Amino acid sequence: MNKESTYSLLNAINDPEDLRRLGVEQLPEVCSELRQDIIKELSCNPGHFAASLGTVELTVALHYVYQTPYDRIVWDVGHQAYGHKILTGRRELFSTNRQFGGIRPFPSPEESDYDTFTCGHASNSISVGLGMSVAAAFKGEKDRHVVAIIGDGSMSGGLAFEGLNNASSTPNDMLIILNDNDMSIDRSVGGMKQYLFNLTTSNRYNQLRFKASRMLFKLGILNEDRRKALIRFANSLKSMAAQQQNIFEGMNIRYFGPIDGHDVENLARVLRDIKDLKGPKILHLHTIKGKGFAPAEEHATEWHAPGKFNPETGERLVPDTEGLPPLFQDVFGETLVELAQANPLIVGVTPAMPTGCSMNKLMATMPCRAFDVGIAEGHAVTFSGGMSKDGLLPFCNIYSSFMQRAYDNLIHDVAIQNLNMVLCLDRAGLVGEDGPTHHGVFDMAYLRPIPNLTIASPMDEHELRRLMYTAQLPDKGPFIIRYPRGRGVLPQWKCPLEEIPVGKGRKLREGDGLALITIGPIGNAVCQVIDRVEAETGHTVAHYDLRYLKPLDQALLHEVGKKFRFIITIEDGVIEGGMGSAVLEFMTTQHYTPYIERLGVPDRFIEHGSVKELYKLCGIDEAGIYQAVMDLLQTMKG
Ligand SMILES: Cc1ncc(C[n+]2csc(CCOP(=O)(O)OP(=O)(O)O)c2C)c(N)n1
Repeated sequence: MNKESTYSLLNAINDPEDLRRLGVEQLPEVCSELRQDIIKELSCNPGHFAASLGTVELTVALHYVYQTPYDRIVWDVGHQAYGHKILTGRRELFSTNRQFGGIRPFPSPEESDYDTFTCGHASNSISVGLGMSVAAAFKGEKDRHVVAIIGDGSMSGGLAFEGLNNASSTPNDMLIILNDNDMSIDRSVGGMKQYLFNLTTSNRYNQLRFKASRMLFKLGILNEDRRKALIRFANSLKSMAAQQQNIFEGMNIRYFGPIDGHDVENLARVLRDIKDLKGPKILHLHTIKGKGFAPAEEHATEWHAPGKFNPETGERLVPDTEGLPPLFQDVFGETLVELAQANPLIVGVTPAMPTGCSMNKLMATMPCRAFDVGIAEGHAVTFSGGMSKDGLLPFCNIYSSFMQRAYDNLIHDVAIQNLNMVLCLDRAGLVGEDGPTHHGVFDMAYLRPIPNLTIASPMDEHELRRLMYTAQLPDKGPFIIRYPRGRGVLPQWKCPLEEIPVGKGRKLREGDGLALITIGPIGNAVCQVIDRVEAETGHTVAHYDLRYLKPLDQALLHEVGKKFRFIITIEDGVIEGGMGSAVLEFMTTQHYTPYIERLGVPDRFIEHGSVKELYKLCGIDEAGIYQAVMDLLQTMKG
């Protein structure tokens, strides 16, 4: 397809001003072209797919009706904002989306004024929007509108409820748009989803009520206090008629909808109508995830981020994985089922990532023993704490960066009581194309100071299985296992389940003068480096795999402190406060004085790119580690 000839309207839109010059009757054509553009671009440069197809009409209508970027549009997660990127001056660059040095995976104010806030983690848009609305009022910017968009999945997050609660009682004119497609990445879960499904408020009723109140307001009959009283009265009538209470209106947030989120002309009209209404408002849209691309509409989970595909046939171009080592997540999923079969106390918990972390394997085998709790990491941990307190053994799986949301839950609801639960942190380390919001690089540094925790990271699939087995043995307290995104190193990954004593690391190689200490799968790269260094120089280099960050293997570290004058620590997490810092503290406290160099993620946010490129950027790919070792060997000789 030739961009120039195919997209007659889209080609003329360089920014939303161009869009706003079109007639409303031209918007369906803009949507059609935008949708085709997204499909074509994503087919060869993979990214989040289905969500952006579902928001095409919403995106066009928003930029058409609102004076962006003066008016603030706040996306939630931002994985549905590709249309927004294309319409806001980034169409030419869109082919670089998510690539190293290319445009960012999620909206980011550093990239564009149209991106009003950093996106990536779910459920924050209402709070952000409220903050912006209050800021506008403080600054006397009465004409500035704020629109916060949130999906039904993200509405399951506690932060969204906190935002709603505050928005209902803080003076503001924000519009919240609920993009309801009944899907999270997997199917949406929970009472809110059910409530939204049942919400049958009549569209005609809303329009009538809106027109009447606007007329009364214009005539001066309806001041702010009376307006609120009228809303409450109207809500009671509506609740009576519909035999259900509208919870948003019960909180004094005016509710409109549900309306079809794919009828762009009507959507633009409704947005125009409600734009200048005072007070907080919510517009409920029904949309279809993957809209306009049949395979994605049918299988939205697979098409959340499908990789490359054929845009004509819808065939996914899945690489051949025959003979490759497994994904760490699958080793987790399979091993959990095995452990749960043997131990009836084991239950699984995932905050909205059953497919992403392979908890779906336990769900398929033992549906009663696995819980998808929605996008609610804090709750997932506290819920696990409750189950643990009364005798169950939860395996709670949370992506490392999303775990940041649940820090106090872990301290207050688990660690203080020393409860037996296993917290598996998937996607630990640099995750690649999703960028700084998603890199799981802080966990070792932020978990290490918490008393009672055991913190481990497996070097390979066998170690992961053994650590999971160890973690579920009696009275282990809170036991954390972190492992990365992607594949391990062992095609034959099944191994007998055996205990790895808590706090016991291992010596992988003897050496002379220089010891390398690693934790987790980065140890595999270090093995390769040592092979190369020894082959090239004849110098032997020792290698210790710490396995446990907490408790530290004191005996192992005493051995290192006594035998080696030079140490390099290597980890796939932040240098500040991480494993290397733990080694440094140990050596200082024990009065050893080796020279210690720490390799890891430097003290800045790391952008997006392939995992390989980012490891190189941080100097912790094989070449970077090799260089550090060779430099140190040189120093040792000198
Ligand atoms: C705190 C947090 N937890 C989990 C995720 C992973 N995640 C990304 S998108 C998504 C689903 C969002 O669903 P919804 O808000 O309904 O948007 P939709 O994809 O349906 O448009 C999830 C769980 C995240 N981004 N942030």
